[in-house]
Amino acid sequence: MKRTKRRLLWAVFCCIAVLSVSCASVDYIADAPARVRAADWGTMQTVTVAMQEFAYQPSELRFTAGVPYKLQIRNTGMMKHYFTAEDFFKAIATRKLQSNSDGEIKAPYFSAIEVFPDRSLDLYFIPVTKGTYGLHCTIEGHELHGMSGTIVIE
Ligand SMILES: [Cu+2]
Repeated sequence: MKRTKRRLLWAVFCCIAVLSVSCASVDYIADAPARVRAADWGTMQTVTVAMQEFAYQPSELRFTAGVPYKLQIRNTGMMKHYFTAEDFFKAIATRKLQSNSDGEIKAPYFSAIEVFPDRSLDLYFIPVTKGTYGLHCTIEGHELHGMSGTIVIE
């Protein structure tokens, strides 16, 4: 009986441990606002990615951790497209998302960015967690036709 109880307790403990590890991995960069304030935006690098039917160009984006960036996400296609990269968005400190004609949105993180045809949005951010992250368009059929890519933070 005692042994069964101990085993049960151990199983519960393991479940909690696994849950807390998986919960930790879904966290966004908690101190993003402090990182954004501390960064020297005068050294900002500009990178452009074009979205069209059915690809990202380039299909691999590389960023250096700690460097402030402006990522211009341009839709050069005829259809609307998504820049969906949830794990990447969790690995960066986001300053803002800016529309060049309408204004800007300040938020600690995003999960997906949709850009209409012939439009562009600029993401201002600092890469934080090194790794390789997936990028894809979540509109039905687009990824199947090749609309996916890779984002590397090194
Ligand atoms: Cu698409």
